[in-house]
Amino acid sequence: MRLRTLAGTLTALAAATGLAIPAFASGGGHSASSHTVTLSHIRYHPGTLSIKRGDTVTWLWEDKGKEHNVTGKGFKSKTMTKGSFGVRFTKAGTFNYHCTIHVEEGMRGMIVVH
Ligand SMILES: [Cu+2]
Repeated sequence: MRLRTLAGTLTALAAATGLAIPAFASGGGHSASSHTVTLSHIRYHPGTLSIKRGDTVTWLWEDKGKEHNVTGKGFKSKTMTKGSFGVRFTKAGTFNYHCTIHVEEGMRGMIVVH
């Protein structure tokens, strides 16, 4: 009786934990990859990038000294003219970002995390 109750509790816990596993298992299901987005000609290249949870994206400033930044929900680079900025994406979802200086010119990008 006591064991059965315990088993029931464990099952419930396992079910609850199971729901949480994807969030905690980020990068565990596959070897994490690195991706590069280049900033040039007042654009992000590629504009849309599909990656997997746990992967890292590195933005590279290569726009001949033009100032840009990478601003999204939960991540934000400095405004820079050269250099790089990296983010590891641990949750699935669509992450839109933009350059605050050139948003009117359409400098926007999207990271889709599966
Ligand atoms: Cu910009």
